[in-house]
Amino acid sequence: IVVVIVAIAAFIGFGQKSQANKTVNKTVKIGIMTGTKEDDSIWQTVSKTAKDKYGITLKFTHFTDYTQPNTALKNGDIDLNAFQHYAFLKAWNKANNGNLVAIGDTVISPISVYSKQLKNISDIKEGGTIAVPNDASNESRALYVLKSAGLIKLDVSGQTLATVKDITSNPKNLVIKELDASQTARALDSVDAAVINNNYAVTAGLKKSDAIFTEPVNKDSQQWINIIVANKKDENNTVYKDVVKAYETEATKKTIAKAYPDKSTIPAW
Ligand code: MET
Repeated sequence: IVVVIVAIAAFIGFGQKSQANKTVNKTVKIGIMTGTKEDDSIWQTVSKTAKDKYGITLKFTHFTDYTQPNTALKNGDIDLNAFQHYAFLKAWNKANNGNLVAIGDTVISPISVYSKQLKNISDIKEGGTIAVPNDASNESRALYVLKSAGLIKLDVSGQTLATVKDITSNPKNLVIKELDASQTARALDSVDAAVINNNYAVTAGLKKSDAIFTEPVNKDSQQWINIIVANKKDENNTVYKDVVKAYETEATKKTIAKAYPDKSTIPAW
């Protein structure tokens, strides 16, 4: 009898434990950039789908600059993050000997040039200053945008990352001011123009209609698709895959269209 009771107790005990583990595993910590009401509305829709359809509770950790969320993911402080595009991830993995992988596509947000003085980018004065993000992928992206705007020429093309050293022609002798991406909007008071990533533009209250130039979307744009990222060891984690499925729905598409009627952020899956 004792044996049976112990066995039953053990059985119940294990049962509770695995039950508890299951509940714990179904909470997923995801790192995102500090929100705007636009982005919050998108994540609210995703959270609702995750909960209703997959029984997953999403817990958000908010970050204010691009340098933190990949480190937090690598360290296990969060399970997933959703703030970067393919090119940023590639550059980060390379620079940090990293092992992070994309497990799903989210949105694409073309980068834009803003200015407090200029209405037309070609009116920028001789020797004018343009602020650009200073991380490898976004700085390159900004330089290609200035090339598209006809301000500079580069000796690289396609998806090869450009640095200021690749500028082969700069007829207006523009000064490129490299700043942390999170500071580019704040720099608008002290520069002639700034190339600002969409999330920081929205946070600063800038709209697509305020932009004086926007990045063209073409065959090289795939690298700017934003992604949900995991540690390589979790690449096939089914709970994380369900988070991707919860993101990539018609309901999310509708919320994105409502949050960004100017199409400054569009679904990319
Ligand atoms: N959401 C930003 C963008 O698409 C991501 C930049 S990479 C950290 O511009």
